[in-house]
Amino acid sequence: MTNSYKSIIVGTAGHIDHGKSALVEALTGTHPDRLAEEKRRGITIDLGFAFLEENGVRFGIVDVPGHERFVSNMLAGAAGIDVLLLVIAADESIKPQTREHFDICRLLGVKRGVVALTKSDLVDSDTLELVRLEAEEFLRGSFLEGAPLVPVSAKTGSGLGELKKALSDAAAKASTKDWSHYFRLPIDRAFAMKGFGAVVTGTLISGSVGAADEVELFPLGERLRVRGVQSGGKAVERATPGQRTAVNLAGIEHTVLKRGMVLAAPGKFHKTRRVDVRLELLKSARKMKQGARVHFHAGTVETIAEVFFHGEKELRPDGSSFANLKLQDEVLVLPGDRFIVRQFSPVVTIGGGAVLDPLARRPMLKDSGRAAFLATLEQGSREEILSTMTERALLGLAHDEIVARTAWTEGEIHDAVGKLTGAGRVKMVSTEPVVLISGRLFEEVSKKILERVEKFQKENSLSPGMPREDLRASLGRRVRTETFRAALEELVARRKLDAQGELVKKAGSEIALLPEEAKAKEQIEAAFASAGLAVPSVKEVLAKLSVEAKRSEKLVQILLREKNLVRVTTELIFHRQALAQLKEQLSAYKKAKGDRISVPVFKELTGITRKYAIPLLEYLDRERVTHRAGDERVIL
Ligand SMILES: Nc1nc2c(ncn2[C@@H]2O[C@H](COP(=O)(O)OP(=O)(O)O)[C@@H](O)[C@H]2O)c(=O)[nH]1
Ligand SMILES: [Mg+2]
Repeated sequence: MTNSYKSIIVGTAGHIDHGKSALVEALTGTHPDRLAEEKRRGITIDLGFAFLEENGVRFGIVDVPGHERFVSNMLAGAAGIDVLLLVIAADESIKPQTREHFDICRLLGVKRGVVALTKSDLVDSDTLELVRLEAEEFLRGSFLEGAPLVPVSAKTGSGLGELKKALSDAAAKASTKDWSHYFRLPIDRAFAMKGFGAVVTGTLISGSVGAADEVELFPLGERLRVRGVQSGGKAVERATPGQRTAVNLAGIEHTVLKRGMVLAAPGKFHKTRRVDVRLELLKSARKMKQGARVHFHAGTVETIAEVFFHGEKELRPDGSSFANLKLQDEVLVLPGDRFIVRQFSPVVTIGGGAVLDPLARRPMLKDSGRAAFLATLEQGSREEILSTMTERALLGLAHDEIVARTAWTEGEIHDAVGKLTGAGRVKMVSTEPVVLISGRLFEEVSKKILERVEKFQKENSLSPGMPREDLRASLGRRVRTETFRAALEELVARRKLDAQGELVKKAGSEIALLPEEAKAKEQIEAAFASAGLAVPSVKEVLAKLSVEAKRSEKLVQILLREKNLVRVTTELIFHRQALAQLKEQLSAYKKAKGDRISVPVFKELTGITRKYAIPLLEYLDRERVTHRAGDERVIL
């Protein structure tokens, strides 16, 4: 589905009673206060929503409460704002929640906005001019420096046209959100609708959603089916990013669904209670100590976080640092997500920042590389990030983990992987699914494999090679099977090693026998050669040698591998020549006497006892020299 409309979320901000809700009504015709209590008390408690179409832009307007007690509701609405509508009443100018809301929007990374100087009908032009100057002063150096300041009156309607124009201009500059990314909708309301069942609403911050999609509910992990979708109050095929969106869900009670939960693409992400972040403190905040407890708000979720700094012991006002947050509840957050922290008590906004690693671990004192790693996550290109992540993943990094930690799309992962493997910094040890390991680690594993094989061959000079399974086991569990396989394959391709069947050896290596071993080997062979078909047992032969049993058994193995000796049963071994002679004898017999031979005749012909005759005939059957037919053999 495509639409030519651009979808933009406008969020109000400002002190209580400064005319935010009245302004939204004047702009859209909808009064955003929807709760009975709000209507009765005349104040906004929770989020309200209204829509406006203007100059080819669909505005979804989120009206937030200004009262300090409801800042956490304001926060739930502030996530996903494209354009800020900062409201300052001309008769009161800047007040505490003007500052707090503005700080929050700045910390949340809102990039543009418009200032409405409301209630302009209540002041004379001198006062209006004064408020304008105060506002300009207040906004200097911020993302709203130079933004349009529009005097308006919801009562007389003056300035509304100019304000709509200013909003359209800001909307034109706002970048359209990319909807090829994974779907994510932080839930800000959940309710039941007669005849439909559970409905959730939120600002669609990424990807798209449509009827029949499967979605995952975080943090519960449930997979749900989408029944239908509305955006801007109308049923649509797919809702796209930057739209106020309502999703009708099948298979769940609305009472289970709560603000703070998130709907997301299924099977991609993990909920978390540990995140590594960039944390910034406001100038107005007190210094923050190691281990401080704060209120944490990200998207529409609110929980409590314990703060640990990497390196430092405390954070000064107006300062910024990497930090590890331990959250009281499991949440879904992804890299780049903005968050706000509020002081535990009294509850005021003291700072915020951005998520760097959503699946962080408990901070370790001796992780000196941590800060550098976080700096790369914060500043680095995708290749740099992936390269560093791979360096730190001693077990290797699988495709699913890359998605869960970065939320990169297939294309983005593919590009970064391509660049890194091309440069040799990263090795792809499996392609389906992709498993990466750092080039350095891969070299280490290759080196270890070579060493292990060399050591094995030195210690087992009579062995033809090291069993592949022993080699794999010798590397320990910290080397994953894919890495072992790829490294071994490469060593074979580079002609460092030979791998035949289950055995691995140095390329071109031959078994080098000591003089006494060579002599013993000859003796063994001679013993069997001279015995003809009436062979001695292996034990008897070996007992006569000067080499100890372990080594002489290896010599028998070598002779068997060379096919000079042939094993007929576990007990019986014959010399190659004796068996060749036997076959000749049988073919001569066939010419002279016909192709049938009985066991007694066979014994007579070869001059051997039953002990040898039966195993030999069975061997000849296996070799397809003879074929059993009742009590007789047919010579083939
Ligand atoms: N005279 C005048 N009163 C206004 C204007 N806008 C809002 N008000 C009044 O100011 C009070 C607070 O407005 P409201 O929109 O609820 O403020 P909010 O708390 O910022 O949402 C209400 O009594 C409104 O009628 C305006 O432009 N002119
Ligand atoms: Mg209001």
